[in-house]
Amino acid sequence: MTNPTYAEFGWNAHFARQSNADDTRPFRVTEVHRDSVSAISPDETILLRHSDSTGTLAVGDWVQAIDGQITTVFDRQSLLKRRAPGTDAREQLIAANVTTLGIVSSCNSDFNLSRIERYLVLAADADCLPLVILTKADRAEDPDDYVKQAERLSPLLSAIAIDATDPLEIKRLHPWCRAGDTLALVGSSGVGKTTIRNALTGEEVATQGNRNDDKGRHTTTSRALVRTTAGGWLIDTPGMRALRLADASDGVATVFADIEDLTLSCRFSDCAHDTEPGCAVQAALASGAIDNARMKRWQKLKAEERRNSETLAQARARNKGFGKMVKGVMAKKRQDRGG
Ligand SMILES: Nc1nc2c(ncn2[C@@H]2O[C@H](COP(=O)(O)OP(=O)(O)O)[C@@H](O)[C@H]2O)c(=O)[nH]1
Ligand SMILES: [Mg+2]
Repeated sequence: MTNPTYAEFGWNAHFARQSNADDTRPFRVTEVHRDSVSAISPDETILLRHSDSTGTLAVGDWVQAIDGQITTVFDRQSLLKRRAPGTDAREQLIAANVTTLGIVSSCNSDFNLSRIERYLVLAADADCLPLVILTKADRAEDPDDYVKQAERLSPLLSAIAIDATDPLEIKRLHPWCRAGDTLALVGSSGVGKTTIRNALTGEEVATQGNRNDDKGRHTTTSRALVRTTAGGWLIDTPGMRALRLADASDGVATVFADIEDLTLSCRFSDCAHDTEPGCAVQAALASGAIDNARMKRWQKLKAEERRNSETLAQARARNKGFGKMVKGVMAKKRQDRGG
């Protein structure tokens, strides 16, 4: 493949507006390491240093550097994040500037509506489009039934069922990873993310199936931005087991907009939608306008969201350092150059 242009990398007016004519050339981050990031531009592949100990850089970010040191992180068009695993309340960035979140699930017992819905909330909160990719369609009796179940979750959602091991069927994903696009894959282990990645990029990263018997292949353990043969970009997210939402009230409000609209008509503004008189949600349940299981999933996500937002606010206050650090480096560089 020839070197991509800035537009093919996903650079657009949103980022151009943020840079000055005399600024250094921007790079897109392909991998985040402890003290550095791997990054690319139309001219080079480069390692850039950062002193961001609080994890505010993400795969997919656009950055600028002076003397190999990151000085600017461009405002993102979208940002996928979760609450870090463990008791820590920290927010963990998953990927930035993603156009479409590919929610990968198999047409088998892995298929779980509440998990898919949780990813929908993540996508809505991050400002990217959701696409449900249902793998192992070749093993299922009625793959269309899975597609229909998924699409019933939200009017914002498209779903497709594929055999990820069939290169021809993988081509159906090309409309989501054309030049300028970035598709990020999330989903449980074993659903076929690496299989899709290999087929879309022409790489040979080891999948769950051939990891043990074929030692020649490398396994990926970190998130990386890679180029697809369709011209766009793909981010695989290996090792992302639990998805705990971080500060996702906007996402919940988008995915469950119908229910949240109803709550505005409840008689009491602090209605718990349980046994209160004049509860519009209970009325809609009784009339069959909304589904009981879905309403339960909404309540569960709301409760989780409430628990998270307080601890996250505290964690954020602790981690305010990075913005100051960037400004400090910029000021110092200007001094060094006599500017
Ligand atoms: N039959 C079939 N097998 C698949 C499909 N997608 C993935 N697999 C197999 O499922 C196993 C796990 O796939 P992998 O890509 O490693 O999953 P990951 O953990 O999500 O990266 C491998 O043996 C794949 O060959 C599919 O659509 N059909
Ligand atoms: Mg994998």
